[in-house]
Amino acid sequence: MSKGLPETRTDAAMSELVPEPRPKPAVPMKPVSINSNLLGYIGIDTIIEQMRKKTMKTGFDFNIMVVGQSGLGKSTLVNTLFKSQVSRKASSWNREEKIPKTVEIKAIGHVIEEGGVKMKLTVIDTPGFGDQINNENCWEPIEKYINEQYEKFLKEEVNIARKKRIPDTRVHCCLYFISPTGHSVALEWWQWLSRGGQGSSDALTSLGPSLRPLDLEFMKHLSKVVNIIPVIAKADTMTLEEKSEFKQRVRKELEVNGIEFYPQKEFDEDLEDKTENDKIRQESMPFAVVGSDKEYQVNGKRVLGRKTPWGIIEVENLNHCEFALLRDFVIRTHLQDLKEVTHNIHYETYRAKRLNDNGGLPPVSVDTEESHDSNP
Ligand SMILES: Nc1nc2c(ncn2[C@@H]2O[C@H](COP(=O)(O)OP(=O)(O)OP(=O)(O)O)[C@@H](O)[C@H]2O)c(=O)[nH]1
Ligand SMILES: [Mg+2]
Repeated sequence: MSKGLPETRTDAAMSELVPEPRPKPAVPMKPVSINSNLLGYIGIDTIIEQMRKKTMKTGFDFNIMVVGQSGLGKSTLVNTLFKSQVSRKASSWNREEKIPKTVEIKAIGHVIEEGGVKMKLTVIDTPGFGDQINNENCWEPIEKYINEQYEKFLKEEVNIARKKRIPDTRVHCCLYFISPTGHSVALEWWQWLSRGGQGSSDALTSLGPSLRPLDLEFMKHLSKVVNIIPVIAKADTMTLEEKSEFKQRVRKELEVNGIEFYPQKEFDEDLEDKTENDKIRQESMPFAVVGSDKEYQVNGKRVLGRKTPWGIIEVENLNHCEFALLRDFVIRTHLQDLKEVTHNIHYETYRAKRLNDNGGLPPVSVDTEESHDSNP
């Protein structure tokens, strides 16, 4: 201390003597693992039961969108989902009525309860595209709808008096319908042309149909904002060999065009995930489905099916089509992951871009809808 200072020490001088408390380390120390056998039962494993009880009380939202060219059976599949074992609910039109052409984006929701757990399932039906003379940018209304749901969620999130549970209308999964016949041999055609049109073009005709350029464009855009699950529509129109060959060709075209569908390779969390998802990516995708909202009596049981001159195609029979496989994939095995990828990847990308565009400020909050039970 300097000579000229008075006897009574200033606070500043005191602080020289009393050591400052050490700041906490930014990185938490590695937790020491204690074998719970030494302490007796702690009860950490009850978290699962606690989470189950919470989910039972609050329920959760799950939103599926159907997208694809006109007349591929999107609205029929929405009805199939609701009438199948997912909910056994009646559709909005009666049995004899023909499903009308979809002319606007429409969300249809049902609360489904099983084992005390409530799920609010919303299926978003969209108008078919591809039958206009000019189909340029026809994915825009769909992309806009998806982004609007992110925006709604973001505005709720940044609201000062935000709801305890933000209603979740974000699209968790988008079933993209592919025509079973296709109409172009785009990939081979371009490869043939890029070879200068040299050699035989027989391969083009013998390979049969594949994805349309419009499908590729559409999926390229949508896969950046939502989880895409490609499905082959009206699979009852294909033979087993055609189905298997068509699936391979679609997978190849998606790969060549760099279109990532769900479950995306880069989001596999561990080896177990990778092994399970590789099988889905390399064998099941795209699911070949048949839709119907009509019920028939087969062996004394009511089944959803399509009546043909040679018998009834049962929609939920795994020997007849892959509708049940798709349903199990989306609901039984990957529902939580679909929600997580939507929240952590797609929504996060949207959110970061929005905040960046806004100079780091959250968007101005607007009036919000009535609150209803939901979760992010
Ligand atoms: N063979 C066959 N026909 C189907 C299937 N699903 C639907 N259809 C028929 O296809 C026609 C069109 O079905 P929709 O469900 O209206 O098709 P959509 O894709 O919603 O049509 P848009 O709304 O115009 O885009 C109807 O006659 C259905 O009965 C299927 O899996 N197999
Ligand atoms: Mg429709």
